[in-house]
Amino acid sequence: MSGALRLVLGDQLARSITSLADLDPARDVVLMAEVMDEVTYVKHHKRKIAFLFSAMRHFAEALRAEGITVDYVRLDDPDNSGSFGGEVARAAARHDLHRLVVTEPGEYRVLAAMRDWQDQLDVAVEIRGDERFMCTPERFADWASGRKQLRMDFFYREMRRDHDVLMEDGAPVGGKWNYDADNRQPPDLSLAVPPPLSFAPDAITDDVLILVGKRCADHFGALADFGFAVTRDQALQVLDHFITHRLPLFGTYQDAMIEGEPWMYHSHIGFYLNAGLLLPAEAVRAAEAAWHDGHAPLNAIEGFIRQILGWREFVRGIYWMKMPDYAGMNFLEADRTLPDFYWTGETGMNCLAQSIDATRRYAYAHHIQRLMVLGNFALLAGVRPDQVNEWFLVVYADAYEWVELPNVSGMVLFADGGYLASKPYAAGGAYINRMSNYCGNCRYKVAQKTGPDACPFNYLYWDFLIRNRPRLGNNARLGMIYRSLDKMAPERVAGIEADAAVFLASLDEMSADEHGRQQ
Ligand code: FAD
Ligand code: DLZ
Ligand code: SF4
Repeated sequence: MSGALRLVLGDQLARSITSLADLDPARDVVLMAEVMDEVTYVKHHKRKIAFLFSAMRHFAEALRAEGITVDYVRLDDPDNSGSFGGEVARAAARHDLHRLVVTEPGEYRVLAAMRDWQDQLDVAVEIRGDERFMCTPERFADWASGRKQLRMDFFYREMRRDHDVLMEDGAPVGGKWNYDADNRQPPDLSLAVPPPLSFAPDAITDDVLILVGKRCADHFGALADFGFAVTRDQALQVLDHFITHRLPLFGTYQDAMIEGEPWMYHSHIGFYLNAGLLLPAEAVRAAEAAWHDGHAPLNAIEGFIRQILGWREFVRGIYWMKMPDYAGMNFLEADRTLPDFYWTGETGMNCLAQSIDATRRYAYAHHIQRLMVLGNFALLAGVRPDQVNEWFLVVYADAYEWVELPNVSGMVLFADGGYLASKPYAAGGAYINRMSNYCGNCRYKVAQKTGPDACPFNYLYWDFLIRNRPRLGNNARLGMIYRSLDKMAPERVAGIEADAAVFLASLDEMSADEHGRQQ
């Protein structure tokens, strides 16, 4: 057989990726391409683009060091066509190779395009499965078949059994599958959170930072103090650093938020898992080993493993089973424009301002900031799912549609009507106050329920439930909350609705002003 072109995408930077299996260095050429279509189909955070380009360039160097021919197309190469398809066509002609091997991508739109390449370009296309994950799409579909609602907890148990993770004689170690009840402590301000591992940019990263600063000047986000890992070796150091310094308290403070501490006790490995620099199985096994070594308590270890072996695999399964329809779902018929402050951070609500500031600086915010602050507000305010999804896809360096969309549309916005989550994760200001120290520095008063100084989350929470009663009133898990609403004095309900109407109208006005300024 003649040689093959092997396309490696920016989030497939694993030596074990299936497109590189059976590679023949004597005849095959690896193609990697920085293309404007991927940079701008949503205008990604500058830091995310810089991270990915630097990691791609380092990965290409590592392959070359093995004696593999890599054809690497840079964003500013004068003949760059700007698209994956265009670069495949140009490389096929350049190397006279008419067989393309590629691993399935992480986004439906790219897979749809790849499926057309065989007809559109002069190449025979072989699309291979992505074996980096711990659950295949077939295994997931098999588990999901016949279930009306999917629950992560049950899927996760199957994964624990399939991979024999934290199991003893067929039962979960410690006797319970889930230790979440121990993982909801408010922040302890007396503890010094260990600083994250950071890597000074080398010459490759410096070049990329200049390129992105120039070509993506109008994208959201900052490039200053770039410190992401950009090689597999560095990513392994981040994992090791997490296991040593953060994992022991990961569980206890998993939901806690502290002003000026965006990293908390989280692992910060999502960037690397999703780009291929780390494999999920190695993160799971490293945590399991820490249990056997007695290095960290079970609530931390089980909680961390559940995020990867449970949630990460679960959302991927849902994405591939439900696309393309999932992207268009809007069960709550939410129709408000995304407030402009999601981009500027200019809001008096300190919890949102803090979370947006971390996002702008680092292309990172941890799960509870995403879910219970940024997501919760969009849910309560009734923001359009397509705009919330676009924002979350743009701003985080770990965001790819397969993982972002189910989290936003399913977990946060309940846009799928309860397929992924049994009820919306809606909460008022009391939750944010309990889990953070944000409220002390806020212009709003978290203890106040109504009036111009009241925390907007307080009245928006009840207004959300009132507004959505026709769609949520029958949800068994909201029964108690709706019964409390029914016991509220009519004047209180009217006050809530009036406060919410004024606040939401002011949001709409701000968005309209901004829209006017941009035209
Ligand atoms: P840790 O808290 O240390 O968790 C360890 C790992 O578990 C993460 O790196 C991640 O791989 C996995 N994980 C944890 N929670 C989830 C989850 N809900 N879904 C999938 N994997 C999970 N995660 C992404 O990887 N990309 C996204 O685009 C993304 N968008 C999100 C949007 C919203 C609205 C919400 C609520 C969550 C989103 N998540 C996303 C999940 C989660 O917030 C991030 O994975 C996590 O914050 C990444 O930081 P970390 O690596 O420090 O994670
Ligand atoms: C996110 C991204 C960006 C910004 N740029 C590139 C690129 O220039 N070249 C590339 O191969 N991949 C890039 N990516 C990642 C792709 O968007 C990702 O591979 C697809 O969305 C499929 O998951
Ligand atoms: Fe957020 Fe309300 Fe607390 Fe302000 S008072 S930080 S808006 S929860």
